[in-house]
Amino acid sequence: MANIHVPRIWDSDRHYATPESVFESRRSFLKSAGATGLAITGGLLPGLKSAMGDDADELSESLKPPADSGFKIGDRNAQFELDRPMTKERVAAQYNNFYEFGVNKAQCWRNAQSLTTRPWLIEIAGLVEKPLTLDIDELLRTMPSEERLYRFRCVERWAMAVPWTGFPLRALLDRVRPLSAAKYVRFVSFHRPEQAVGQKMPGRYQWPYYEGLTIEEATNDLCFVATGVYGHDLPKQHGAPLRLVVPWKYGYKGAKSVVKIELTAKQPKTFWNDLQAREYGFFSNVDPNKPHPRWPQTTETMIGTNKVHDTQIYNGYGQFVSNLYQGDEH
Ligand SMILES: Nc1nc2c(c(=O)[nH]1)N[C@H]1C(S)=C(S)[C@@H](COP(=O)(O)O)O[C@H]1N2
Ligand SMILES: [Mo]
Repeated sequence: MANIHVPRIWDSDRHYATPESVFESRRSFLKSAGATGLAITGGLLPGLKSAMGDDADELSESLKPPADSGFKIGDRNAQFELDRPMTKERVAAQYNNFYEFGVNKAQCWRNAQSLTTRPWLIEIAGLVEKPLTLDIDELLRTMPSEERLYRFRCVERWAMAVPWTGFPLRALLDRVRPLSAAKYVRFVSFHRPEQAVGQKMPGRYQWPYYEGLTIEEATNDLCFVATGVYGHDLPKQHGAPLRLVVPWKYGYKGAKSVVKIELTAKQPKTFWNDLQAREYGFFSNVDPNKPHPRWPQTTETMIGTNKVHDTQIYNGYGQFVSNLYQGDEH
């Protein structure tokens, strides 16, 4: 494929290109964004090969499920309808936040290909009756699977709408039987500096990535463990082999490439909150009326099309989750 530099429209909008991290100076960010010599991306030019086309290019390689995967695709859950077109697969797969693989959203998908996702163990521990450590393919074989079309909203104000495959987190937590003392659920991503270029850089971030939810949030039906997207295994850049999707919260609440789930009595610390507490709270529910200190949250822009939508409270999922926050200020 020709190595033509086609700037993504949304990259040219400085508002939506502002990275989560204030450590990146505006200047160095622009420099790296400008240096993005990516091949043609989907959604903007006609005549692209489909992502799973016969001609394997770099991207379709990254979308192939590993051999012997226990992955299966279940029925689409009709409860979740989109109010906007689905984001093109290639667009979603080439615009990512995955700081383990660098801070450049348009580049880190390439770096993520160095992550080895088999074998992969997941440990579920802490305040549970039956702690469990199991292999990802064993997990995939023994959990139900369904497809859900969810809106997805990053705090940087870009948004997408994608078909995740997986199961509600609650179905997994049921297997380990949380004790009544368990009030929170903590998620920990992998830590492998030898495979993740962003984890090699000293000082800046506290690896591994860690996140947390209350037990009520974690067991809400919407809280989803994604093991696939667009009808196949998760590409590495989306957090293979499994990642959390918490669609009523900003994207950073959903940890990617998780290795450990821990039930705790105390509110767990979270990655971005530890870096910049003023900007990233524990709850981080999508809220148009609560501006981020560096940018308002009243609108969002769909990647790929640049279509602007008004931000909805709880990202439009209030009917499922507003009962979680009665009387509380989040
Ligand atoms: N381990 C880990 N998980 C992560 C992140 C990260 O840098 N590392 N970024 C978060 C942020 S800020 C967002 S917006 C989403 C992006 O998911 P996507 O790249 O699949 O769209 O992943 C979240 N999960
Ligand atoms: Mo994000």
